[in-house]
Amino acid sequence: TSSSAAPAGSLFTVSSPNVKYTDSTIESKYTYRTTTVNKGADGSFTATPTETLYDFKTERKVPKTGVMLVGWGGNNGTTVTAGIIANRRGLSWDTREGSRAANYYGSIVMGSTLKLGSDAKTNADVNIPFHDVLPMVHPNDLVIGGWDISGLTLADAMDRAAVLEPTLKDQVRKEMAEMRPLPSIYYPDFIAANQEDRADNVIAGSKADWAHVEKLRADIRNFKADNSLDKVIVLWTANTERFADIIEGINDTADNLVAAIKAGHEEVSPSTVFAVASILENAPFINGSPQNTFVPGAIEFAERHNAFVGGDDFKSGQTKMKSALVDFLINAGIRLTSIASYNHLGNNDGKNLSSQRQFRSKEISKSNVVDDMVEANSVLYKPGEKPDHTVVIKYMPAVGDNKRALDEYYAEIFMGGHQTISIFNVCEDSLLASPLIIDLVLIGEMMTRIQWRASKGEGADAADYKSFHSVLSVLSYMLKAPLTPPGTPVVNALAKQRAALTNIFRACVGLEPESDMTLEHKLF
Ligand code: NAI
Ligand code: DG6
Repeated sequence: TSSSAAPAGSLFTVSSPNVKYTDSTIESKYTYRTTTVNKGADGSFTATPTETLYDFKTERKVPKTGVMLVGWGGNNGTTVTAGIIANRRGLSWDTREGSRAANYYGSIVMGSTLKLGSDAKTNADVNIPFHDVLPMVHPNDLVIGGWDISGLTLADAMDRAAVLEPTLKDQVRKEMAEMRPLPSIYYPDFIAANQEDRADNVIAGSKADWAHVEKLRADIRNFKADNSLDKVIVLWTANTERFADIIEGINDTADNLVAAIKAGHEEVSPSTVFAVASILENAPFINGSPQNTFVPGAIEFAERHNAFVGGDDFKSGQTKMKSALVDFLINAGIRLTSIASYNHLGNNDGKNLSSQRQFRSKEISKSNVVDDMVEANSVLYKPGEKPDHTVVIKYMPAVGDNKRALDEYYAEIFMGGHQTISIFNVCEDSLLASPLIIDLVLIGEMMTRIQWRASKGEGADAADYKSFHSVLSVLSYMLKAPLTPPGTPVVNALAKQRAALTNIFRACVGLEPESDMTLEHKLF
């Protein structure tokens, strides 16, 4: 059936001939407006507005969804699990600063709003929760499971993480004591040697093996069946691995990667083996760490199987500030000349990163995050010119999960002057990362239910709808080194990343992008 009204329970209905609600879908006709630029022989540009008409179709049934975390027993894994349980049960707990209640602060989906439009009578903005724009899974309904090379129950692992208040832990302990990570694959060469003492829950074998792929696939299938799930998302929040070398004939194509796993090649990382297993189970796989899990062969493998992947490296504190601040400075016409970023932290992530090869993965992902903003401004920077940028990370056990991030931004201003901005950012790392895990899962899941086609008008054959590209660059807002479809640009500027996400969601319900022109307040 079809109608112009959204079903009961929806927060809003779009009243437009371009939007149709059926029992199972929301269908929109959307005109995508861009500008095509041609450069003439004299170097001048001709800009031509262009329009492309798309049909979007969004499946409305919210699936029963499970998330399997690789590294479930780590700081992020235990914190996000306890946080979801606390929210689901509406818990509150005492702290020395008074009572605190469960919330989803730090999640763009659960904690932010977007402008639906202007009030018909007053012209005032009408804002709605991000979560209500499309029919999304609620995090309280997620079923959580996963793997860890450490066999502690989630209750004991939560104590080891030392992130949450004892009064909260006491209330979730019983439930979390029942949760035990599945054994995982452990190839010691990929993570720091200092992690070895926690590796007591491992599948036999210390290098890639097709039997590992099959075991992980069976784990995903069993989790799905045991919990009667419609869908499973797999997310890597395990230790940062070293980079894998990209070797011709080994991991450069999908076929070579499969052959390399079967041959037990030592340059295939555990995270890539997890990616391959997830792709084969059609479970979206998201990488929350910086290493190059998605070697070219893994991307080609995902494309071949029409499976979704996303990454890399959660963007929680320092880098999120950087991708907002640098965007602001350069767009303000201020010539940023150097960024010095220093961190110290005392959690297990910091311990793993105290090893050079794992630090190098993080250094790479933290260092390339301003390139697009610099390259876009040919007034301030010559081609190839960049601000100096250095990243330092030190392990300081005493501060635990309370990471310290110190940044100095040094810039040239008007007439040879200078501006120095110093930031001292102290935050509980895992309390910033956990809501990002939730966003990546919810948005990743939502993207599996959106299809598109170049519009053919009324009565066109629905069979030619397709999904978004396998590489979900729409997740970039949550990630430091966003993975994009091969050959497409990386966008790091935070505001652009958010605009892409919100405007794609708006297009699915037939709404124009938020332009912020507010002509209604200027032309009267
Ligand atoms: P953690 O060290 O507390 O947890 C990682 C867990 O992964 C450990 O329990 C470890 O036993 C497990 N593990 C290691 N190799 C494994 C394998 N092959 N299979 C299954 N489990 C395995 O680290 P944390 O703080 O939870 O961070 C996780 C990842 O997220 C790290 O790579 C970190 O760099 C990254 N990250 C963390 C952010 C944060 O704010 N906490 C932000 C950005 C990225
Ligand atoms: C220290 O840099 C440890 C890292 O794992 C970071 O805490 C993590 O990557 C978050 O980085 P950022 O730059 O988003 O705060």
